[in-house]
This record gives sequence, structure tokens and C-alpha cells, in this order.
Amino acid sequence: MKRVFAVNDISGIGKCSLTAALPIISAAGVECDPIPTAVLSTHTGNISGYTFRDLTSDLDAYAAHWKKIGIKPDTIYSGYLGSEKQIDFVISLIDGFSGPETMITVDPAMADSGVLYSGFDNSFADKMKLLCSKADIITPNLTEACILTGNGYTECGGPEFIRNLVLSLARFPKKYVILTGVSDIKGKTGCCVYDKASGEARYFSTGKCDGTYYGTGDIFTSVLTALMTRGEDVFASAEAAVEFTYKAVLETYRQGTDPRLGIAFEKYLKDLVPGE
Ligand code: PXL
Repeated sequence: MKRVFAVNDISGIGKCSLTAALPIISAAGVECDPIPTAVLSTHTGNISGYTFRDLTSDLDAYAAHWKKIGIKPDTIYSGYLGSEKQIDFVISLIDGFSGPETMITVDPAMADSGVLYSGFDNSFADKMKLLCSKADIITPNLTEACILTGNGYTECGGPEFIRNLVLSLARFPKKYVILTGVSDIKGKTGCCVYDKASGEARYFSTGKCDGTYYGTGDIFTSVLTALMTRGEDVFASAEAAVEFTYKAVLETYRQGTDPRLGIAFEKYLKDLVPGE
């Protein structure tokens, strides 16, 4: 069985970070080994009063124990990280556990809708660039892409703007840039996948629901990471991840629940289960 190390926080409510990665990667038939960086009562997006227990001081011993008992990952996947120290930890994890066959996925989760998430600053964003340069695949949203490349943020840049952004992001990862929350079709959303080796760029698009849905980036990158770890090609994996995320957002919209409390992806987990 393939194994993913997932370095991310646990937000008790919100179905993002590890509470998305664990069910999604497991459903896809890949073992998900969590490395929890912090425990929060909820995610931090537009909800006040959340608790935050930082686990940074546990991380080195946690990884050292895995090293001692001989656990080896096929993929190392990092998402939301709470501090520059935690970025340093992920870099040391990559140095200590990866070989030529290990896939490294970095979701530089730090911003959305034109602004950094609460608690992050420019110095954190600079350190995130270093982590992105250790990755095979990066999955920034439009805001994160603008921060990483030093571009001014605009929500509705045309195809030329997106093309330049993707090419500019290509300096970071070894293999693929996957820019999320964009489309080449007006009124749609999805992602743009750029393969550095071939120079090929492809868009995958779906419809768009009104409103802000927290955790979509984590859901998208968890599906993508699981499928690629399973051996599927980057374009097929990104297309499946876009579709899965859209179905779940649509379900949330239909249910009419508060989108801050999480995306209703459970019903679609069965679509990720590998065939016999
Ligand atoms: O989904 C990204 C994410 C993960 N973890 C925490 C967050 C967020 C986004 O706001 O606050 C704690």
C-alpha cells in the first residue's frame, strides 16, 4: 500500500486540513499518516474565538520515532503551516525521509481572496517560497500565486495574466505547477496544470457556486495527492480533483449549511475508491 505523510493542522470543525486529507486519501486506497502541526477548535477563516494548540515542539521527536521504526513515505504532502519554524520542520522532513522516488506536494496555504490568512506576514510568505522550491508539485490559489511571484493580486486576470503567472511560478517546483481557482472560461472555475518538462498547460473547469467555501484547496490537493501517489497522471488527477471538489461544493450549497463549517464531501468519497 502506498503511504502519504500529511503535515497539516487539525481543525475540529471545518473539514479542512487533516480532517479532509485523512478521509479523502484513505478512501482513495492510500494510507494517510498524519503529522499534526496544531490543534484548533475550528479553522481561522471568518470565525472568531478559536483555540489554537501549537504542536511545533513535538514534531522533531514525532518524526524521529517514525525514522527509528523504519516508516518510509511514497509522498510527503504539506498544507497549512502555523509558523516559519513549521516550514523548517517540513524542509527537514523532506531532507530526512525523501529519496529520488518520493513525491513532494506543497500546498502553500496562507492566503485567499487577495489577503494573507490571519496570523501570517511577508516573512512567512518568503519562507514558503523556500519550501515551494523543494516540491515536485505546488498547488497555490490565485492569491498565493500572486504573493509567491510578487504580482499584484487581481481576481479576474485574463488568459495572458494566468499564463504569465504560471510560467513565473514554474521557477519553484521541480515538476508541476497547479494553479487553483482559475479557468479559461468566463464564469467557471477550476485549475490550470503546467508540466515543466513538456511545457504543456491544460485547464480543467467546472461551474461556480456563489459564496466563500473554506477548505476547497485542502480537498482539491488531497484528491490530487492521493491519485498521483496511486500512480495516476497529473492531468487525470487534477481533472478528478476539480470534479470532486465541485460536486462537494454543490452539495454544500444544496444543503444550505453555513459554508464556514465545511464542505459536504462525504457522499462522494465512494467515487475515489479504486476499482477491483
Ligand atoms: O483550509 C486552509 C486552512 C487550514 N487550516 C487552518 C485554516 C485554514 C484556512 O483558513 O485556518 C487552521
